[in-house]
Amino acid sequence: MKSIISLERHFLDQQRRYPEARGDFTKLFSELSFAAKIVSREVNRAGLADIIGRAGRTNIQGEDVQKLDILANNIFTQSLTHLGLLCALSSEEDPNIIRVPDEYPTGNYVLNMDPLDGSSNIDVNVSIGTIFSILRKVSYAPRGDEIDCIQPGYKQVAAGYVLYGSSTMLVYTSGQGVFGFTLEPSIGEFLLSHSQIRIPKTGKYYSINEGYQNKWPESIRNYIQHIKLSKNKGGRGMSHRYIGSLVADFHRNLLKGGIFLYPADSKAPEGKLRYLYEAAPLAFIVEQAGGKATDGKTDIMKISPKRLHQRIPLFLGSAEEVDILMDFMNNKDIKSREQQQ
Ligand code: P6P
Repeated sequence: MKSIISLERHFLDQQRRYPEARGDFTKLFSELSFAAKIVSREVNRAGLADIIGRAGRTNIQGEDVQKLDILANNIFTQSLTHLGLLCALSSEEDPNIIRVPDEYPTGNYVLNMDPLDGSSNIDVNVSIGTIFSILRKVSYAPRGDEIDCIQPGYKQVAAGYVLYGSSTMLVYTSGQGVFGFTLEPSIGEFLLSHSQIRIPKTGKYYSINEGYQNKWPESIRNYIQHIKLSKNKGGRGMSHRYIGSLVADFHRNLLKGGIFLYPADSKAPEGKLRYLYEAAPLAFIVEQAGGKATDGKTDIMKISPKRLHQRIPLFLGSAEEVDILMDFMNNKDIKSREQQQ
């Protein structure tokens, strides 16, 4: 039987390996996983909301029923602000940064998060996720400042996501590789299930919303046409897999190989996805797993955001698939590349 390593045990092992570690991550990830377990329970019960009396605006206890993404936002915020490790948070659900209540001490980190990405999919029982990014405080403001949250991807000290799917998984990196933990509900623990995840260099899946085809730049149209017809993948083109839930689409491509694309288009000139709590954390993970992430011009990790909720075009996944896409976006002759393959 594989040795059972809990999330806490994993961080204690990592702490021993890096003597300079002060145990901050062990505490932070322990609280993150605690909040993730509660959100997982709420996500799994969502389908029963009408049956178990959470219909309309009040539940059987007569409490206000919150939309799941607001509920997730509150659960993560309340779990993380009392630790004394964060000086501020940012969330897709809040226009401004979230400050640590005065009764709690502040710390040297900030956390940017999308507390429940793709929550509109919950009604049709499609997997959804939480995405988070952890950075060191850079301002001298004792209780944090927006500039602590608005930093380039390469400044991240850790990043991860929780996938609420057929099982609940927590996947993270702190720069020492990518690790995946699967929640064992019978004991309420996240157990190490994927150590040092590596994304295959090439993949057979591409993920893009084909419904926007008429709005894509020509280079994207040419690339998609190419990968549909390319005979490189065992004699047939790549397969389209897109469920409209970023974490789920990303996780499949991370494990199986492939590329996710959300280009800018005439409807969304900056793209749709957010830099700080969607693109940057997933870019950190995919690079640590041997993949690539770009906005079509620059590595995501090298981009310096200017605004808290800044959007950005996002292309990430298997290194060779991203390279071929970049050849199309830079109008390079891809025939020579194909002949090399
Ligand atoms: P579209 C969900 O709303 C989300 O933010 C991501 O999870 C997902 O990848 C994307 O939007 C889907 O967007 O425009 O294809 O519906």
